[in-house]
Amino acid sequence: MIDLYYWPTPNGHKVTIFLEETGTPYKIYPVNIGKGEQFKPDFLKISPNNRMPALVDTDPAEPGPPVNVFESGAILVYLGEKTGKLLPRALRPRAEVMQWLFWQMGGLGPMSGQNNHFANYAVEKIPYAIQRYRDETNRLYAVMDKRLADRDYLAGDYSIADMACYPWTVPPERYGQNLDGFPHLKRWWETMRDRPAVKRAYEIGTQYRGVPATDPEARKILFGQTAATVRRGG
Ligand SMILES: N[C@@H](CCC(=O)N[C@@H](CS)C(=O)NCC(=O)O)C(=O)O
Repeated sequence: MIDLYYWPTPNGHKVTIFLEETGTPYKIYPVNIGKGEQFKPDFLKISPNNRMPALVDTDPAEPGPPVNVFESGAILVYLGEKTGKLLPRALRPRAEVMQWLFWQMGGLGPMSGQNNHFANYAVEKIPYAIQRYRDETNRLYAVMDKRLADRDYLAGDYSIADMACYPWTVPPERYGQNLDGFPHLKRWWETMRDRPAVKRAYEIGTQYRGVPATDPEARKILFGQTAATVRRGG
């Protein structure tokens, strides 16, 4: 059984998409990040970065205690290896998946996150910051569009790379983008959206809606974290 520490954000959706696609049994432990539950001591033992998603595998493939994993990319790799699904074992296709997974973790995710922050959450609207991250997201969409011109999915076959990228494009308008300018990306995006497991993953997320990140109390918790926040545990 997988115990999934989760909240319905793009990084959270990555993992429920995987679990739904593969039929892996899991139980959700909600981490309401707008209320500060990411700072609960028991959660920090699993995820020392005070971020969700994280998981505990209570039935690991090797003997020994349960395995804790934080960071959505590491989680997708762990689950891919555990189930033998959506992460090929063969060297060449595996290298393709890993590149696009890390491209998401180091590029599309963080850049889209800053894009969303400055455009939609920051009280002070800083045109330079908004433009910088919108432009970079725009560039990254073109990279995906080119990549998808001659293959169905980012690494060829459907994989954890697609599950990592898709939630960070939902919806494109949130990130100031219009898919009409990216025909191959648009085809991929619609294919992802229409996959029954992806639909189920987003449907599951609707049960856990909390206050938006624009709520004054949530803002105090989510924004302005420093080393002092980590040292005192929230
Ligand atoms: N690199 C991490 C990022 C995770 C992350 O940023 N999670 C956010 C929600 S999407 C979170 O838990 N935020 C809580 C906070 O900011 O305190 C991953 O991919 O898992």
